[in-house]
Amino acid sequence: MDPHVYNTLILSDLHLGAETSRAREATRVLKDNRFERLILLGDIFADLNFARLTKDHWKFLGYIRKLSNPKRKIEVVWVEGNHDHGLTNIMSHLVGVRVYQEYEWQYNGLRHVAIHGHQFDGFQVSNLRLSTVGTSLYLFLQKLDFKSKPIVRLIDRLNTNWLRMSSKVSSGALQYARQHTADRVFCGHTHEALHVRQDGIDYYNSGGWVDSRLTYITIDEQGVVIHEYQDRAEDAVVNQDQAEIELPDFADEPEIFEHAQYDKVAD
Ligand SMILES: [Mn+2]
Repeated sequence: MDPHVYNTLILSDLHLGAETSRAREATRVLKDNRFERLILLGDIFADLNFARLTKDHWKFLGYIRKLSNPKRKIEVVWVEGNHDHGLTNIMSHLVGVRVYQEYEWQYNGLRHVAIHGHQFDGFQVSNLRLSTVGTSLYLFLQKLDFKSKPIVRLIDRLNTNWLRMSSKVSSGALQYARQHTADRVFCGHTHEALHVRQDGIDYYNSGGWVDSRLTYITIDEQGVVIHEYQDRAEDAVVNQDQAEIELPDFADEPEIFEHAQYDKVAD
């Protein structure tokens, strides 16, 4: 275990409820690192259908709830994404985490802004429903191992659109940071981890937890680092439990629910 305490750890786009969600690995990262602030930078959920959540997905939520216990003195921040849209109230009750549209903080004399990034993707904003379907289709196609040429071409085309979106979000975010006199801006949404520096402003994308590349960001006095999760041998051999009709795992742990007064944190 790394005893180093980061100022902030950021992860995004876990898409809980999607079969491709790597919730077990994301929980591992949270357990193996120490941090004063955790930012869940949007699209932690794929959609509002909780029946699709597997045991590992519930475990992730249970661990978030544990981290948000004031005794731990960790600031847990949920920044809403386009897939999380409408989950604000549910989440503040379920995991006791405050939900923001965007989050700003000062650290090491620098102004930091975290915003999911769909705001800079014009297509997403004007076609919210359509693009949600598009994302689901993309995630679905991606997890299948296709041999058929037309479908491979379709996936390539979706990939190309995804990359185009990545540069759209980075340029939009950099412009936004400039307008808000921020030194560093953090986004998710594109599922592609990225660092771009332009005119003294740093843009970071935290990537996602549904593709082969699983990434998260840390911030400390040394600076900002994009980490790639490395699979552990013992994790790789364990199959994910599929959804079961039962109470969420953490409901059995009374420790988590003894802090009922912290349930409602959002306005
Ligand atoms: Mn998104």
